[in-house]
Amino acid sequence: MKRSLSIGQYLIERLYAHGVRHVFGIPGDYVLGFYDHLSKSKLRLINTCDEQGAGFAADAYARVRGLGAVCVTYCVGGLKVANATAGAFAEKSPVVVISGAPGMRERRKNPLLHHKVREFDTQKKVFEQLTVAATVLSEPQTAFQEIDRVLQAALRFKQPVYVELPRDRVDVPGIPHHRTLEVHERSNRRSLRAALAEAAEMIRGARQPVILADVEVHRFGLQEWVLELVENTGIPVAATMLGKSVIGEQHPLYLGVYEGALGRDDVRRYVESSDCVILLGAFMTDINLGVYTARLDPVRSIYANSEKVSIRYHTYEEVRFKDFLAGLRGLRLRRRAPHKMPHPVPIRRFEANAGNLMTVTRLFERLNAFLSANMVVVTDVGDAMFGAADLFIRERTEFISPAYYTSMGFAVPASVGLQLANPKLRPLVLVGDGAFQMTGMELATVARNGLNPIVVVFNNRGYGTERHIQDGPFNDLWPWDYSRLPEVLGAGRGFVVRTEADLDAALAQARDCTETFCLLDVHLAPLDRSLALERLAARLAKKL
Ligand SMILES: Cc1ncc(C[n+]2csc(CCOP(=O)(O)OP(=O)(O)O)c2C)c(N)n1
Ligand SMILES: [Mg+2]
Repeated sequence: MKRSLSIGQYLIERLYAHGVRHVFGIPGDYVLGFYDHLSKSKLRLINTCDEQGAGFAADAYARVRGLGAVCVTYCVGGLKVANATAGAFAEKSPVVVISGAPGMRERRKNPLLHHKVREFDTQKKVFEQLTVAATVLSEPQTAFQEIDRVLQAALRFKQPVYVELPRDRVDVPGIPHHRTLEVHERSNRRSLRAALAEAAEMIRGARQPVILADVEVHRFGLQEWVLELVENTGIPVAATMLGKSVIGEQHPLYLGVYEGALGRDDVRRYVESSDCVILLGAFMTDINLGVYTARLDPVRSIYANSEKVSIRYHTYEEVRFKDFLAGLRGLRLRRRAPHKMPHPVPIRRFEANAGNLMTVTRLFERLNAFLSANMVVVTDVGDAMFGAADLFIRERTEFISPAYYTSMGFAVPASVGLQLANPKLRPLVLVGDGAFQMTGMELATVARNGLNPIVVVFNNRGYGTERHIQDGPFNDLWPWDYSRLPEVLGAGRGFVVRTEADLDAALAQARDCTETFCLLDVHLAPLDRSLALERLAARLAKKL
């Protein structure tokens, strides 16, 4: 008789079957047994410097490959991944958090084992708040089903899940002849038909419809369908910050990034004056839609995402986002004549004014000209993110940022996950000095794995964004000599950039130097800021 797989082996098999090839994390005694299995499996273990870095890397990996995994030890490791998991939850990224834990036999009589916080299930309770499904694989009879259930939930909702693996269950066989649960959810056909009929009527009657494409279009891989919808109907499309790069930004029907007051005014006016805004895969979050400044009225909206489909004030039950989008694409809508609509600012030829000191605006102009189709732009929180909204992403280059949850420290570790998920892409990391000081040491992980991101540190000597809200000594940073980190790490190349000529020279060398990472320490004035941050400040000042 065929022996059943062990619980640990089954988990590895299922991750592999869903396209996972790398697992990020740091071991500890409660998870060493499973690490041993992992290291002998088809999955590659990627040690990071810190668990939070592993969490961010797995999040970015999931955004590109459709599923990511992080594996850590109990509480001391797990709770360090909590923040990254919260970000993945908020921004819809399916990360499997695997945590080792005390064995079930060790838990009897509730002893005080190391790493335990309050109860044995304290960590699980925390993760129940941060994930769409959580399980402790304590019962061999149900362990395989539980693994199937949580992985399905991650894939269905594109959100993180939690799997706790007690160390005495790793090698225990699950039930024999288990058949993997495959769920294929279908829409209710009548409900779908009714939703599409109302959508069609609303779009046909609209004077100036517009599509707003957001994060779930990426997560569900529906970019092609949105493009077809746009091209068949002639309806212009804007992206949100989380949805940026959903469509090549040179497309004649692409408006730009819509982010309320943060974004360009012409895009905002066009979208907000529309009588039919088709929100695809969007969530009405504040930063994503411009810090409480977006003005989108439900009565003028078709709002479809994985959680609901609603049109004006009607909500349609049991309609899957994918089916609804497929239906919209199939509607016979007339093709509209070209509109008078705004377009993103095309890339100007950049001529360096050699002796000029760097400014944020000029830095972005130069980066705009530097971008190429094989790059993935990843930004951290701060002006690196605000300013990046105006970057002109040519092809459908990936653009990744923590635009909603906005946890600093995302970008450098995320670049590790991104490049392992797709080695053809070279990450261009845009990161503030404050954010870099949080997780920049993951460049060690970059070095260890032979990766080659180009990391641009926006060195304005402090928490620049906050200086514009309320300044004080708490916004100052200890100045690091960032460009010399390669000496410490024994890998990479560092550049100090003070002038436009320095930047030109550094980028030219970084482009050619593909065998290792490049770090550009770009010196900026503490109060300098991007046009986007300028716009936000001006609009908020007007409101106050
Ligand atoms: C983990 C975390 N801590 C604190 C904040 C609050 N915060 C938002 S922007 C910011 C300053 C960012 O500084 P830096 O990375 O240097 O970028 P800059 O604003 O200077 O461009 C801070 C502290 C945050 N978003 N995330
Ligand atoms: Mg800064």
